[in-house]
Amino acid sequence: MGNKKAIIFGVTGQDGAYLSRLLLSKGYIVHGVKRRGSTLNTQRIDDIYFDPLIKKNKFFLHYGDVTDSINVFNIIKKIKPNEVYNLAAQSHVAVSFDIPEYTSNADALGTLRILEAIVKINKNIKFYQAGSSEMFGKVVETPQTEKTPFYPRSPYGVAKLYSHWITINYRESYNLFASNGILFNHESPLRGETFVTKKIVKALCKIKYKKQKKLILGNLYSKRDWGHAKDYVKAIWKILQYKKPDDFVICTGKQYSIKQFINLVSKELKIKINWKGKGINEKAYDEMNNCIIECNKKYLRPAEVDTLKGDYSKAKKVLKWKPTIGINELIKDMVSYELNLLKNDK
Ligand code: NAP
Ligand code: G4F
Repeated sequence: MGNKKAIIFGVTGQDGAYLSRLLLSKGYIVHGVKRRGSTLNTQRIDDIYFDPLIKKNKFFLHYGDVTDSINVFNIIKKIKPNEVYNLAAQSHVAVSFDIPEYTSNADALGTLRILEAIVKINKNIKFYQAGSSEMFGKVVETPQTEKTPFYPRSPYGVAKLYSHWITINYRESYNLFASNGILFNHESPLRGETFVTKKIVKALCKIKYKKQKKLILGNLYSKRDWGHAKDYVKAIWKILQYKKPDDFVICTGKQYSIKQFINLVSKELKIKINWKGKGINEKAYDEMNNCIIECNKKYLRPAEVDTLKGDYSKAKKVLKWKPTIGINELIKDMVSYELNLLKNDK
């Protein structure tokens, strides 16, 4: 058998970049689907694309959009992949309250479009759906497992829940190899700049080197189970290599609040901070008593997910997967990336 062929919808995102590298290292031919924008959006994968050794015949990019069923159908028909990874999404929870209809079109119906194309073109194509711990939302039990009932709290969470169930429905109706990952928050140096971890790391690095005065955040008390994207794309791949289609929680089993995350980043950067005040008026001050962090209502969400903490026992037992990168190593990786950018910016 020749090289396996994979299509990645959402190749230009954080996970798309890590998954492309992983699949290429395993000998796959990777076809990524990128959107057309007025500015370039391929920064995360440019090093792969411009590597002459890889570019020749291993890594290809196609214009596309999961809101366009003709495009989705044509790409799958032309490429004839063994595996399709659906990572494409409007992935920002807060933004999903501003653009709920678009979020539903891309994050819910986008999945349906891919599944329909697979059913029509070749039912043997394996399909991965990028599900989210946001589907647990207002959690009904802790830790969350594959059996925990869902209670989404945002248009994003609701759209992802549709995708979760339509994936199961197509698996049961058409006997597809269609699997859901239920991934908890995962971060990296390639994380989008408006997600809270990246926003904190970037700002505190700049504050340390006097290139920014203040960081403005929203809710400091929500808790998240944060892992590293490099670990999580290994789980994504393993999910499609398992002997049968199934659904898996992927997480670390540990949780920290936003405030704890800030304290860990400050420690890594050797910035001493002192917290004063309460709630939306809580602020952090540096050693010179300058206020370097404050909160603003504009970053609060209409409905919040207060706490997320998963249990990856099933993935450990069945897929032999476990997280290898803890919170301190994740922070070190993100901080050193930002400091390098700052150094090269001089
Ligand atoms: P990300 O960095 O925001 O990447 C999302 C990708 O989807 C980007 O390539 C984006 O293209 C693309 N995209 C957006 N709308 C699209 C559309 N209509 N058609 C085609 N492509 C579209 O997200 P990520 O962190 O890599 O996450 C990957 C997937 O896992 C997403 O589905 C996300 O919802 C899900 N997820 C993420 C986490 C996490 O903590 N990171 C946890 C659970 C689930 P542009 O580059 O052009 O914007
Ligand atoms: O970093 P966040 O925006 O991530 P969120 O909402 O947990 O969603 C991420 O993880 C999901 C998996 O559970 C993914 F499905 C989803 O695609 C995305 O990758 O916010 C984390 C927490 C929230 O409670 C938010 O209210 O941080 C809080 N927060 C406080 N200040 C902030 C801010 N979030 C952002 N983005 N910006 C702030 O200034």
